[in-house]
Amino acid sequence: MIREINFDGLIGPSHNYAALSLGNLASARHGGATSRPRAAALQGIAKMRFVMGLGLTQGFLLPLDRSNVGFLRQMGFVGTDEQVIARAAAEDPRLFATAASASSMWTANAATVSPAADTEDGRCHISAANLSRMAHRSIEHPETHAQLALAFADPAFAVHEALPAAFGDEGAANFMRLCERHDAPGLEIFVFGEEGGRFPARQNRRASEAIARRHGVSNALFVAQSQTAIDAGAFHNDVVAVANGNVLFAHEHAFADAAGLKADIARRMPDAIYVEVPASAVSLEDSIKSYLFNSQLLTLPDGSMALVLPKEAEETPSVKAWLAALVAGNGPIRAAHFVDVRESMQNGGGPACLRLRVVADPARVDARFLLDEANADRLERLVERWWPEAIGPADMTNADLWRQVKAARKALLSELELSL
Ligand code: SUG
Repeated sequence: MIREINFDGLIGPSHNYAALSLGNLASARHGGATSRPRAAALQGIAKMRFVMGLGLTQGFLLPLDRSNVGFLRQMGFVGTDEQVIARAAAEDPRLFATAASASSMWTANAATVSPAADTEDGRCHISAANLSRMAHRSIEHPETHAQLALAFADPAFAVHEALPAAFGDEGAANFMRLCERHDAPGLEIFVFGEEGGRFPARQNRRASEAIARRHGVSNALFVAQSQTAIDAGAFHNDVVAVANGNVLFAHEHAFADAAGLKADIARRMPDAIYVEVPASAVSLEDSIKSYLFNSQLLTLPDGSMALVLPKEAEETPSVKAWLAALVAGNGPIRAAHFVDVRESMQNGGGPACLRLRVVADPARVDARFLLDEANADRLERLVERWWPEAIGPADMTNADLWRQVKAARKALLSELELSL
């Protein structure tokens, strides 16, 4: 049966804080802090279990091979793999951090997905994102594409390579979909940024248009993010807005022309509900600090909707009060749950960043990428045994650590019987 499946990125063993993302305030703030990869991955698995416990189908994608020796070779380092790593770490710590990032955990940026019901040829189209605006993210897509091609090898899917780097594409983080039911035709909303502000706009309008074109999606809107939001630290649209089913939940200042967007939506989908949070109730600053909108808005088996938010949302008084009123009202969102994904949050990745939504029949997906309680147990045991406990700035030049990181991923692939 066709349904929404959330594919979370399993948080990789190289998870660290290197302040690599200009415009992402959490990443800048935590640069140089000591990360806890093992705890991070366990937090991510606990979130997956929680969503599964709500009665939903859960999948996962694997961390990419880090540090990325092929990239370091392209940058001129030579020798054995271990020598390349040691030389790069010693000679250019920032370049090495670029090669070592576990940033593929944020699978909302892995790809843009147009469900079969929206496309001309009736296949579910998936385009790997080029993430070309940030160096450490721009090297993800070849491996991401390979993984998506494996997980979604069934002819029900069409998996595309990333767009040319000149047109920045951030995948599902700048994409929303409104629909009556997940398996019914939807209205796809592509959100782009415009250059000229304080921080780089990551999603290019032409990239959005190209994705809609190659996916064969005709019912699409192209909407500009507000410069105010980008300047305040909303480096992706999913930091200030999220959609699910017929609900769009957004901050008042998320879009350059919210009134125009509301009118377009009302015309194309009269039953859509636009839940707008006014700045007078929750400031843009509180929204970004708490990641209120970087929540998973989920349709539960009983048809009601629930939000899965980061704990930081509960700890931000304006957000907590607003959510209490929201779920007490008689709108479609009936519950708010808070999860601890702090290790990811400190790099600017909330619950919604950690998942890629694919509307499909789970029977058509490679079963090795689907989660159940038994393989959640297996993943936990593996993480406990292999993932490093901590990575601080001084560890970045530690050859043993990078050996351990490679060994951890190898153990994971062998446990799942995958070769990637
Ligand atoms: O691309 N952070 C990621 C966070 C991505 C969040 N995803 C969504 N909003 N969908 C980014 O900025 C920080 C890595 C570092 O600084 O070490 C980082 O890449």
